[in-house]
Parts: sequence; C-alpha cells; structure tokens
Amino acid sequence: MAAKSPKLDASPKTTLDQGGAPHQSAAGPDDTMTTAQGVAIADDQNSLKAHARGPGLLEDQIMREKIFHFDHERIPERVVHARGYGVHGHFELKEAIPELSHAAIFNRVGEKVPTFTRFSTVAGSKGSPDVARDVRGFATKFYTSEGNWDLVGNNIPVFFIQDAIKFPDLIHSVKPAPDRGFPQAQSAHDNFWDFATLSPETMHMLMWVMSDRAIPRSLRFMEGFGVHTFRLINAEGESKFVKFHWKPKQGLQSVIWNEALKINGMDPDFHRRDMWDAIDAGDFPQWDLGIQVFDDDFADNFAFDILDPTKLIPEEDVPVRIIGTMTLDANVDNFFAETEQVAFCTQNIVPGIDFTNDPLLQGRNFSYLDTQLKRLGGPNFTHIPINAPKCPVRHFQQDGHMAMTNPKGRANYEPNSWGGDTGEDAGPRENPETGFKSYDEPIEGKKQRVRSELFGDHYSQARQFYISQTEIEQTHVQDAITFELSKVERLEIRERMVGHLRNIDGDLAQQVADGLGMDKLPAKQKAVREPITDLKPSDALSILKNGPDSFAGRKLGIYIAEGGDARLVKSLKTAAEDAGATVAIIAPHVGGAKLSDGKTMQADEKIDGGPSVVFDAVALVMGEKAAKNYADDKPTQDFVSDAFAHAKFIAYSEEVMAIFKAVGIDGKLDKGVAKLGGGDDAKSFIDQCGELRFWDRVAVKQD
Ligand code: HDE
Repeated sequence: MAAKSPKLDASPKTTLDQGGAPHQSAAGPDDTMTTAQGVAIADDQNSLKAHARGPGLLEDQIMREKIFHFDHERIPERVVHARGYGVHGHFELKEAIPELSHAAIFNRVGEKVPTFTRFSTVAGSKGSPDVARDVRGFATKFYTSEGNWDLVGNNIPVFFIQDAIKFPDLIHSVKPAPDRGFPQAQSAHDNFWDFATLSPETMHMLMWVMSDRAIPRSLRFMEGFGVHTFRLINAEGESKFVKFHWKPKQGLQSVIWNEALKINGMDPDFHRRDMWDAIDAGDFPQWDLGIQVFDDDFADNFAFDILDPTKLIPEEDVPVRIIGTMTLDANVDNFFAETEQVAFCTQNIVPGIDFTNDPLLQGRNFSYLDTQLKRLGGPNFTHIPINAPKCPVRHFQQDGHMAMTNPKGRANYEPNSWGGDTGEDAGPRENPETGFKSYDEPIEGKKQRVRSELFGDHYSQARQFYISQTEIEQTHVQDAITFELSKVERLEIRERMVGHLRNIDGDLAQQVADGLGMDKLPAKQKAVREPITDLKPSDALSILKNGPDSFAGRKLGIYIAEGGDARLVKSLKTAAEDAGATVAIIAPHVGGAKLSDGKTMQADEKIDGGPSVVFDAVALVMGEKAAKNYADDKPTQDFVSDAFAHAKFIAYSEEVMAIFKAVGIDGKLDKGVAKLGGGDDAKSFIDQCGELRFWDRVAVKQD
C-alpha cells in the first residue's frame, strides 16, 4: 500500500482535539467522558430532576450544554453541489514546464503535493441519491509550497451558461420549484426545460448532461475539466492560455438510465460507498493531469471564443499534454470536518497561474469566497485544518469569529517601523520577487453589458458532441431527452426543445419527436449565428471509445445457493481478483449457502439487498434443487432479467437454466452469457468482462 497523504492530526480515541496537539482529558483517566469545558461526567443517561418523577432542573448544565451543541450541529448546506464526497491524495509532477509556468507545482518533478478532492452532484441537496442525472463536481485543493491552488471543475468540459449573472436563474430553475418543494435532484421538469430552452447557450451542455456522462458508474471512472480557459505565466512574465484536464487511469464508464433509477433506490450512497471501499481496500484511483496549451494566435483563429465556457477545444486541435498524476489514497477521518467544511474558491491560484476574462470565471471569483462566509460562519475558515495552507501564512488579518491562529507581538499594520533596534517583530512584508503578479494584459474599450459576437454560436459544438458518440451512446441521448421532456407538462416547452434539436441534428430531433408522440416536427428555433455543420467528430468525447482495457477496479456479483459448485465459485473469485476486480457473494440468506463441498460460504448480501444493478457483471452458481426453488423468486428473477436487459456479462452453472427459463431469456442467450464448465472458463469470462457490457444485445433499437 502506498504511503498515505498528510491529513488532520488524529485524536486519541475518546478525547477531542480542539485545534492544538492531541491532548489527554484533564479530568481523569483517558476514557472519562467530559463536558466541552473538560469537566468529567458522572451520568450521561439521566438528566437532573427535582425527584425521580419530578420536573427537570434548569440547573443541569451538563444536559443543557449537550443539547445546545446538538442543536447547532448543522451548517447551511452548499447552495449548489451540496451532496459531495471528499478524499485525500497527492499530486506528483512527471514533467516540468518552466517554459510555460514558474509555479513550483509545475516545476518540482517528483515532489508529492498533498491534495483534497471533493466530488459532488450539483442540483440535489445533501441527502439526495448519488446516481441522479446531473453534472458531477470535481474540485481539487492542491496544498502547494506557494499556497493553495483550487481547481474547481466538473466532469463535463463546458457549462450551461456564458455569464455569471445567469447562474442564480439556472440554479433556481433546476432546484425544486419554490411553491411545491419538488422535484428533488432532477432536471426532468418544466422549470428546468423552460429556462434551458429559452437560453439556447445551454444546448451544448444539454447534450452532455443527456449523455451517459451525467450518470457515471463511479466517481473513479470519470474525467475532470477546469472548464474555463486559464493562463500560465513563466518567469519572464510571458503567458499562454491553458485548459486543465483530469484523465482517469481507470478508464471511463457510466451506467444506463434504467440502472441508475434502480441503483438510487437500492443504494443512494452508491458512489460514495464505491469510493470509500476502493480506497479502504488500497485500490487507489489515479488521474493524469493534462494541459491543452495555446497562444493568442490560435485563440484569434479558432472558430469560437476561447473565453466562452460553453465551448471546448477538441483534443484533435490541441492535444492534451500529460504532466503529472494525482493519486487518491486516504479516506477522511471525519466527514464533517473535512468533506463538509472544505471551502473551495476559484480565486485560490498561485503565482504562475492566472485568470482570463471568461465572464463566468470572473463571477465565480466573487461567489466562492462570499458563499464560504455564509456556510462556515465567518472570515476565519482558512484556520480550519482542511482549508489551511501547508506553507507559511503571514499577514496582518486579525480577529473575527473563531480566530484560531492569532498573531503575536505589537505590529498589526504596515508599513510600520518596528523591528531593528526596538526588539519588536515588525511582521511580514510584501515581496515583489516571489509575490503573486497578475498578467499585465492590456485592456481598453467601452464599459458595456454585452457578450462577444462568437458567443452567439449555440449549436455547432452541440452537434459535434452528438456525432462523436457511438450509436449506442446516441440512442442513450435520444432516450434521455425523450424521458426528460416526457416529464415536462407544458407542450410548448417540449416543442421548443425539439425546435432547438433541429439545429443540432435532424435525426436526433426526429427520434425525440417520435418518442414524444408528436405528429409533426415543430418549427426550427431561430439561430443567432448559423451553426457550423462540418466540424469533425472527436473520439475523445465518447465514453465507449475511452473505456478501460480490463475488469480491474470493477465488481463481480456471484449469486450462490445450496449445492452450487464450490470449484466454480472459487475459480470465478480467483480470476476476478487476479484481474484487480472485487467480488461480492450474494445468497438467498445473508448467512450464505452450503456449496457442493459441504461447506457454507458466507454471503455479503441477501439477494434483496444485492441486486445485479450494483455490479458490473454477474454470475450465478447453484445446485439443481436450489435453482428450481428460486426460479419463482422475484428478487432472483430481477437479478437475472436486469443484468440481461442492462447488457451485462453473465456467467452461470448449467443448473441455473431453470431461472433463465422462468424469466424468458433461455431462448435468447448470446455471446455475453457464458456457461461455466471447468478449465479456463472463469478466466475467459473475466477477460470478456473487461469490455464491461455486451452492447450487441441492445444495439438494435426496438420501435
Ligand atoms: Fe460553482 N459554486 N458556480 N461551478 N461549483 C459552488 O461554492 C458558482 C460553476 C463547482 O465541492 C458554490 O463552496 C457560480 C462552474 C464545484 O465544495 C458557489 C457559477 C463550475 C463546486 C458556486 C458557478 C463549477 C461548486 C456553492 C457561475 C465548473 C463544489 C458552494 C458563474 C467549472 C465545490 C461553494 C465543493 C460550488 C458558484 C459555475 C464547479 C455558490 C456563481 C462553471 C465543483 O460559490
């Protein structure tokens, strides 16, 4: 197992570390419970009463303190990205880029820079299900030697809107409607599609969120993007533009919509559990950090405005250059202290990196700092360990709520003339050599509320995204839009969207119109700028073209029952584990099942709690009597019929045919369903599982 990243100081088991070094209880032996004031508690079961059956006494300072604290346990959830999951790790630079940036993080090859990454959904509240159709946040705090750099990105390289002033409207429209307070964590409703279709700048992003990108199989199997164009600045003060990319070494993978709906019911914590389990097992996910670098010349000649966050730069035009790798290798000790209190701010950048004039980024630079004040209750949130830089911090900011690291000495202003002979510490001074300098971009022009002309192209890259998908993926996009619009009550909103789709791809518009039962295609929406229709497809935009090359990191569910062939189960387990996958045993009872060798194998899940939707591939190994017995069992039938419908690879011992018959797939078995005899069968099956899904099974669209 690799070394773990530096984390918050661990506290002794039953005492609380209140900011300083771990301490022992002042009140007595190590495990004595105390109040927050350190006074030992004699009875934590009974409040103080006037009499055994009498009224409670106000005097009970111990109960009052306990309940007071409990009453204040919650802080406001994030207004967006409320549901998230954070993990510690480190970033290691593989290739220095001094010609592009003088930032230490881009120049010290091999140095391990600690990181904290929080993944999130956008629309749902803290308790919403993980596999909602939504964008995923991918925010990383790098604790660099020159201060914290926060790369606050998403798993989609573009955004819905072009100007920060539209953000509250976008978010209001997707969040639960103000009168009824629902729907939760969904975009399939009138308000969202009303706003989106009246704001055609959303069209490119809509293609992404209607694709399988918005229902990832795991947080480990998705890309990350900084979205905006940033600047890199070298020691000479020269600047180039840059877009940041995270490429998962695990490959890309998503679930399909019907699966997502079922997973959300079976395991609303599917993504966070998956991340916790992988890291707990030492299977540390890794992402390469890549940069797309380009200059003014490219920017001036590119078909779109590089300041427009609804556009991407195809990797075929500017290749992604990999410069380092992030490894996530430690779960948090305390969810609240770390995942909840972490405060990402887009304005946290270090010397050698700079902003551009992207109007969304400019607005974000205000919003993030502002929101932390509300959420964390004061300006000293940088004193909270998860937010504190791991390099020296010296300034004259002082006081405020919950100030933890307070300056010593007399000087709290500058310039000052302390120091020298006075013997007093004069405090820190600015440093023109190493201090942060903005790129001295010349600016002139009129003060206006306008957008640049190229921002008016709303359809070209939406089309490029769509035509870059495989046929299966295109079908998923059609189905997703049809599903969402079917939940929209107002006909004119549905028609407006199909009118936009006609500017993107004729067949897509027709499929959705058919799916919605429209008699004729609604009128085309008027385009502000005529779309470019000959942009080349880009393979990088497809998930299926960028999948993994093995079953590593994936999960096999083996459903066993009485009399199942013990050798088969063992060989499946071994083959899966050898491939770097994990295995869960499912049985009719959690106590497990007695196999052919007479031994009882314990189960991880009872069948009702271990449906096939939570696995990447499944196997069923049962004795004849048991298979017949469970052929009529509904959870068993769902296990098989879902796995089959979701194009999963299925392995079985021949007795299981009784169940296949019961669910009506016995006559449809294809190359994705493998009968296990002996020999290398298990290994061949696991090799085949590396393709993740047997798409041929669902490739022909049923009308
Ligand atoms: Fe955010 N966003 N955002 N956002 N965002 C927040 O900050 C905001 C945008 C993103 O795990 C908030 O601390 C505005 C784009 C992530 O803690 C808030 C605009 C991208 C996270 C905020 C955007 C993001 C946030 C809420 C339009 C991808 C979660 C809580 C101008 C590049 C960070 C918080 C975490 C969180 C504002 C648009 C990503 C309110 C005003 C584009 C990953 O400050």
